Amino acid sequence: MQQLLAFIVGCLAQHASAHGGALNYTVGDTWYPGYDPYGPESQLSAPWLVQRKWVTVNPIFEADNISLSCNAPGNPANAYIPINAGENITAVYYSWVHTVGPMIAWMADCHGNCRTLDTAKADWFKIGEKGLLNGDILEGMWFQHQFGVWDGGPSLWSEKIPKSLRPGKYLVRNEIISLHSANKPQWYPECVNVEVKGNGTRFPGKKYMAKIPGVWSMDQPEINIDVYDPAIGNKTTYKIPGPPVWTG
Ligand SMILES: *[C@@H]1O[C@H](CO)[C@@H](O)[C@H](O)[C@H]1NC(C)=O
Ligand SMILES: *[C@@H]1O[C@H](CO)[C@@H](O)[C@H](O)[C@H]1NC(C)=O
Ligand SMILES: *[C@@H]1O[C@H](CO)[C@@H](O)[C@H](O)[C@H]1NC(C)=O
Ligand SMILES: *[C@@H]1O[C@H](CO)[C@@H](O)[C@H](O)[C@H]1NC(C)=O
Ligand SMILES: *[C@@H]1O[C@H](CO)[C@@H](O)[C@H](O)[C@H]1NC(C)=O
Ligand SMILES: [Cu+2]
Repeated sequence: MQQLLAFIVGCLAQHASAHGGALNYTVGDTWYPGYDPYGPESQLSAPWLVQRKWVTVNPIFEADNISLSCNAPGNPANAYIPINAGENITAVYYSWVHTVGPMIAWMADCHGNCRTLDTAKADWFKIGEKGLLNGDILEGMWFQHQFGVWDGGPSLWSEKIPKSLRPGKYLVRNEIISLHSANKPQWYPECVNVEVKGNGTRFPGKKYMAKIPGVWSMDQPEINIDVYDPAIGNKTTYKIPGPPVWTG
């Protein structure tokens, strides 16, 4: 394990240590490898692959980029992470370095098959989000800062699959929005297939739904933001935009 981690960290450092993404997932004690953006193309057809294809740890810069839903190029994966409603899914990043901005976990119903879901047209709902924990926007503690592990170890982000969610195949989309560049937001999204089990019967209504792209825009002051402007950076609240979180 130590060796494996060292290997992964080494690989990432070679490419772009200032960026990143969700490389693996865990449910309980089980690890699921993601698509390695710098690994061989043959991963895409692997029967074990659970994550949609992404080829760079660099961010997306445009709120209306068609790849905002599941990163670029976003090709579908074959396998599903089995998970019970009410359990946590943990996205694993390595050495996350950015400190300012919200992190949001979304789901979309695949209607039986996540390979055929058009992620840019899907109905996405939030299952969890993490923002400013305390202090002010510029210098306070964001979850994005706290979650970053600076010693090269994995950074872990867990969100719960709502207990009452009806079973089925879904995408889970982990999105980090980094706001450290004035008026130049950065998006880091990755999507993973999950098969939700359990006895749930519920599904969120319209007011929880959003299109991606569509939900973010440079007209939103929380997105098109200059955190170095004292009038903004000194605020002690940051409202994560978009629809409310559905907790089931
Ligand atoms: C984590 O993800 C990387 C990149 O996809 C992969 O090479 C590695 O095997 C994964 N590690 C574990 C423990 O799943
Ligand atoms: C969308 O983002 C991808 C990945 O960063 C990039 O390659 C592409 O050029 C962007 N598309 C547009 C229209 O900006
Ligand atoms: C599951 O995720 C939630 C949301 O982040 C968190 O509050 C909780 O501590 C997690 N539980 C476990 C057992 O990790
Ligand atoms: C679903 O309900 C059955 C029967 O009540 C129970 O045995 C099972 O543990 C439940 N499954 C989950 C995931 O809660
Ligand atoms: C904002 O905070 C900085 C220190 O963090 C302080 O120097 C400045 O005067 C404050 N500005 C306003 C408008 O409160
Ligand atoms: Cu970066």
